[in-house]
Amino acid sequence: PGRGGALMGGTRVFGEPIPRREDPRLLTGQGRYLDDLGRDALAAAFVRSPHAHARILDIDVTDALDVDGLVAIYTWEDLPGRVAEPLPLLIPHPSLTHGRTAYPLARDVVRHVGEPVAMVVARDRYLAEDAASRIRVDYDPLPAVVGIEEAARAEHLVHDDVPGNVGAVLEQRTGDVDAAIEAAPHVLEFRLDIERSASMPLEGRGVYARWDADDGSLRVYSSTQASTSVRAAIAAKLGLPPGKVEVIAPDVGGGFGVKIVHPWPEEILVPWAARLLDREVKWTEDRREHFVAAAHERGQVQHVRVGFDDEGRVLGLDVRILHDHGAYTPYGVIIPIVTSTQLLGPYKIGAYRAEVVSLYTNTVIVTPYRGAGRPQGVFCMERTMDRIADHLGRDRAAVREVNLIRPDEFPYDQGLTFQDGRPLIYDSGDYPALLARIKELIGWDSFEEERARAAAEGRRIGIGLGCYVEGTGVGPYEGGHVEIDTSGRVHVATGLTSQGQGHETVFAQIAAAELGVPVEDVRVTTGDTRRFGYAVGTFASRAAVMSGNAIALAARKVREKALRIAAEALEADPRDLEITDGVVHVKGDPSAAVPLRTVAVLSNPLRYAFDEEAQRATQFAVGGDATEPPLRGEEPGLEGRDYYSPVRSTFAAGMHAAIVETDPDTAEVRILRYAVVHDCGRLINPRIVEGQIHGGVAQGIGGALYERMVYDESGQLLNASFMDFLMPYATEIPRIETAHLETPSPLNPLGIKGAGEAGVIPVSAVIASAVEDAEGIRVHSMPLSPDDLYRLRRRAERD
Ligand code: MCN
Repeated sequence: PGRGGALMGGTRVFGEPIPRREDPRLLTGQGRYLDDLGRDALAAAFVRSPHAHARILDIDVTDALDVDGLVAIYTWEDLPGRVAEPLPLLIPHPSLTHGRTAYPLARDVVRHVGEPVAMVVARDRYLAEDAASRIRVDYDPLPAVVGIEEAARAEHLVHDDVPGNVGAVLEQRTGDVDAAIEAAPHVLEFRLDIERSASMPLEGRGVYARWDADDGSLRVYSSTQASTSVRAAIAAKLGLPPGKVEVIAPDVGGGFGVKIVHPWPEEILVPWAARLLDREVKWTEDRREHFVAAAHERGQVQHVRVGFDDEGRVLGLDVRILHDHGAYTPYGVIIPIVTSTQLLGPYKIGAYRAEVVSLYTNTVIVTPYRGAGRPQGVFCMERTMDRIADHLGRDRAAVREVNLIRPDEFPYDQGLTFQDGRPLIYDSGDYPALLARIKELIGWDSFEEERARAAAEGRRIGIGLGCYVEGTGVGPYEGGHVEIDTSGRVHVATGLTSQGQGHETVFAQIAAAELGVPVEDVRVTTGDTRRFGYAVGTFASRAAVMSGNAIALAARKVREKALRIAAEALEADPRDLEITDGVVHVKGDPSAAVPLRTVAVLSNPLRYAFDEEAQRATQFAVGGDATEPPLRGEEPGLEGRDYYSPVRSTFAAGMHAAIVETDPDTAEVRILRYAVVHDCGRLINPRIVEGQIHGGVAQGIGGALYERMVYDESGQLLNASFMDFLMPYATEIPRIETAHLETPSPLNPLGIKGAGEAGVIPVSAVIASAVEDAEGIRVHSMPLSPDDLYRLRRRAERD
């Protein structure tokens, strides 16, 4: 199938910007989120550490026992067997010599504000919170390690047995970077910082569990990005066969990475308590818990040394990255690995070395947040391009141009290795075309006239640019199941979950295009282990590539089977048949036809015996006495299942540009225009991809100008509410102009690449570039608040 291309049965759905079919439900309040379920369930609440670092001396629950409606209180001492063990370390890596994970409830020591210490279960949430507030924990406070520099100084340790607070040291290298820089005509050195931020889905985390004592099974609803992983973790921890644990992700109000972590302590403890108590138990996260007890990302310091020639061609790039991974490492060092492997972006760099030191601090853990380490890497690479242009007095786009990988150089091997040890090879792309298009879209070459016009009005404006690549569609696998029922409806199931990406629409488009049925006839289920049990999850912009291709492959199986059965009925050769609008017919002869719903009946002998319409429809094919359906050698049921497992990730790419205005008095930055040119291979649904890009850019603008986690020296998060943590409103987001390029991926049958994170990745780099251009100053850290810009101006005046 394809956009206007080889269409199955003439059904034009793949590549069409059809409206999201989930939106009427979600926008009119019909969505069913975690807290809409289990209204009669008992409620769990958690006692969380008020200290960033402390030893627990005693936990006294006496006062809480008086609370009417209290059902149970649990501390670490109460946890049995594997439930009491530290949570799993999900992504080990050889460089992670000192990986540490938390206990589900703190054992002796707490290492960040918000770490769970006790769980209370009560009749309702009010009572649970009341009881939790009456539990007295006696702490012996210890010195807190806050901030990357303090962690590196290692005057105090986050974990007694981790010297220097260093969890991991790793290196990526290609070529002889020292020799390349030494021989380079120009060398620059500078430091770039990005502060901590976090994903802020409107719906927080949550879990609700029911135990069925008769069946010995658990049903768990979780606001998760990975229901099969939650199931695996619960089954392992609680010692249940996986078949006795069902995990269902209902509608999920955003995830942006934070809901991948599996298992969260609450996801183990709530089901465990539900089984123990033989009662339904539910916990929903509140906003403060989301700030202090979920996860952050982005915090990184990067020291750059770059050597380049007179044209701006990068000959050697040496980056030292200090990464703050918080108090524990459930995700290993995946973030700085992504930064260091994808930092080079669309460029061909002579020699490269990235050294990463990943450090413990007494702050909440760091896990992937949309973009996952790439915004830091792109900030680093693109600031480097701007510094080179500035040093040489050359156009910033021209400096990028000379460094771009050319279309005839694909597949392009950067000489680096991914987390999984596989080589990092870009599959396809046309980076010069992206650059030409973004320049055209934003009006790069005519900007000086615009600047002059603004200056004449006393306004200060600047233009900026940022380029990136993104490895998307990571394995190991994802699956799809497709079934046509006897009413002609198509049911598609895949195991990964959805948090708002529009999967109900795009997966229906893929199945409809493959089967030649109207898209309205397709129903899609995601994230329900009862419907599809083997899956990895929704993260790393992988759903379209992974489940999209698996569903296409499964649908192709069903299509082939439908054609074989219909061929029997029509006494035709399957190769002479096609499917149009849900009807199988002989090519060029619409009268010799059998609807797919009849084919479904034919594939189901018992159903056939009761279906006179199907019998009549096929009478001529089975000799006038239609009692036996034509099902020779076929398994019953018009269904198929398949899996897609990629050889390696496919590389999407894009370029963003912005025009900003800076206020001479208030130092506010206003984005006048924002443009995106994006290539995610063949588009399944351009409208959805644009929506994804818009959402990502909005999050990127938040990260560039507003959002930061402000910890004080003692490790208290000072802005743990939406009153104090600034997020952009629609008023701060300009209209985003988007154009697409489609370089199909040669790696998968549908030729697609991922799109879910692209919007966010280069935004800080682009805004920094534009503000520098407007102000004639150097921007070296993000986010950039008016205070920060004011200080940069003062410093520039002093210098
Ligand atoms: N798409 C398409 N054509 C392509 C590629 C993608 O039509 N060539 C469509 C897909 O079919 C899908 C959407 O674009 O509907 C995003 O696809 P993909 O890139 O595969 O990303 P995922 O579906 O795997 O979603 C994960 C990604 C990530 S990693 C984060 S973080 C993120 C994001 O998606 N979190 C989100 N977008 C989000 N959007 C919402 N509303 N909520 C979140 O939590």
